[in-house]
Amino acid sequence: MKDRKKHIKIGILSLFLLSGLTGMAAAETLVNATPPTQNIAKGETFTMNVTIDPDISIAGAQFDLSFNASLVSADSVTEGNLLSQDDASTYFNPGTIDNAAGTITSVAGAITTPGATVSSPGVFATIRMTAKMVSGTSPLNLSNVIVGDINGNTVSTTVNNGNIIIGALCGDLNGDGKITTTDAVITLEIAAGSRPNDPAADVDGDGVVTSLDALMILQAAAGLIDIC
Ligand SMILES: [Ca+2]
Ligand SMILES: [Ca+2]
Repeated sequence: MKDRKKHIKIGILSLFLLSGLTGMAAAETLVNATPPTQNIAKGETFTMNVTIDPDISIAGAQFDLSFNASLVSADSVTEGNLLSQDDASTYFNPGTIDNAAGTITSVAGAITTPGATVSSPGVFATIRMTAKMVSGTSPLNLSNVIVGDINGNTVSTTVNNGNIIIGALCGDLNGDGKITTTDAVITLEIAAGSRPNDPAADVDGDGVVTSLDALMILQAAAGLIDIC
């Protein structure tokens, strides 16, 4: 009887450790271009945020961003509320914009209040950009992403990039200037993986093309809703 109890205890302990370990393996700090997809008119000025959702308490971050310089230009980089959300003092470097190369390099920020960290999600940086008078899709790719804890150690991150679609009729996948059931079918095929991805099909802007986007295009084709 005593032995059995011991076994049960060890069993529960193992389960606990195992779940703890899998939890650690799965959890990562998320660094996202937000929103993942934006539809922008030619010449329009817009903003995109770099949001960070910390898995553990963090004290600083940095990133580079690249974009298609023939489609968009960057105007400014400003600090978001992430690091100062608990009234901490911060240092923020807006980085260097190069609109010929299509890059913003070394955007960096850190909490300067001793001992302060943040663990709630927030906007790390807001980037103001302007679309050129050309149609096309520009990636907004994050690179050299480093998020640090209070000891300056790098934490494990998952990075999600964004897309800017310029001058396109939202949801017009075959480019005929109209939203029809054909566009919904193309979107369904992308969602099923039988056709290459096209960010223009992501009409709800959540970063993935799913049957929900196809449904929205179908409703727009029927004149029931406006999309984007
Ligand atoms: Ca169409
Ligand atoms: Ca979607």
